[in-house]
Amino acid sequence: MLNRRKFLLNSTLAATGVALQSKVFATPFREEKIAGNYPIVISTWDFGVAANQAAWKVLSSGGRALDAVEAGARIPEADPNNHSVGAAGYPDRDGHVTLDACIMDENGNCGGVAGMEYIDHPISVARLVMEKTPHVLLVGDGATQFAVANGFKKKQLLNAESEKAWKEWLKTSKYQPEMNIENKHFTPVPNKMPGNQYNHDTIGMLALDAAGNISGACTTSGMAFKLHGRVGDSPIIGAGLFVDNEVGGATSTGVGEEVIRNVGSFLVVELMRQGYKPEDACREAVNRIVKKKPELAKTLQVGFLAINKKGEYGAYALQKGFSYAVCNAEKQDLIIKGKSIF
Ligand code: SD4
Repeated sequence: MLNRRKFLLNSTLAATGVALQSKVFATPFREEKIAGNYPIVISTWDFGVAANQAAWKVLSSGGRALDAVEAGARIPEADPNNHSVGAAGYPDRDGHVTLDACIMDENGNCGGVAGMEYIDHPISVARLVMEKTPHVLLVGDGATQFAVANGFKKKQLLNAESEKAWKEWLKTSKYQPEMNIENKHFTPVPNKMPGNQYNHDTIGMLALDAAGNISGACTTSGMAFKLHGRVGDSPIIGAGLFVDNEVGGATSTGVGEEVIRNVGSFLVVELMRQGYKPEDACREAVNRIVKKKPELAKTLQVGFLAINKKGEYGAYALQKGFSYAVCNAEKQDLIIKGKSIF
């Protein structure tokens, strides 16, 4: 039985808890608009140009950043020439195309799918996980079932080009995770947007809308010819993507394992909270990875892209070759070469 003293103590604590809780919940996530450069959308790699343009249609008409990043991410997901994102992604080593994606909004809501087969728009399924379930991440068959239950059609995703590249890979079956494949399985497509000519890497996208709110999306087919069941950083909140509407957002590309080990995107956002500019925060996150694995520094690629509440943006990668696309009222097809350590 509780004695009176304990009871009073407990009830005081309980009351304090209630007061604290209601204070926490009463704090609005949407804070005052900060003057700055927005609306704006940025995304990883040259193929971000086409994706940004779709996002820009939403942002320029006063739409929400969340709708913008979903619309943008769907562009490379549907591109038959993009073999690192969405339906035309290279399969795993057993020939299964398994897709990873996540999305996060200005209120800290998030959702993701990992290792999902047969569904061509993982970013939209990720959004449904966020909006229609109490969960954050659905994987494998469960993710596919959830997508089908929500109206997505099951499709065979392995296309002829991806199958050809996989069969080529099978000849040696050399299990060496490839990240910078820009010159390897590369077939330029004439008369296409630059974004459609490349076949490498994840798209991570961050948008800041006219209301000053940030959302992000990240979608990929992951490492080409990966071990069946392997999941990278891209669908993992905090690793491949993180948004904190008080501070900014970050996303990553490259060898997901290293990004997960360092909770990379969360780290970038926290560094911005401490006052780092986006580019400096990205560089520091890359440095942390290198510091822990100096022996891998020359062979792996990792890159981060970030934006803060003012719409200032920046990126940093470990190796040369990283680029990102920026789109705002002044320019819709800007490609910026990311700085790198090497
Ligand atoms: C992954 N980070 O699955 C992704 C792949 C990627 O540049 O971004 N490639 O690890």
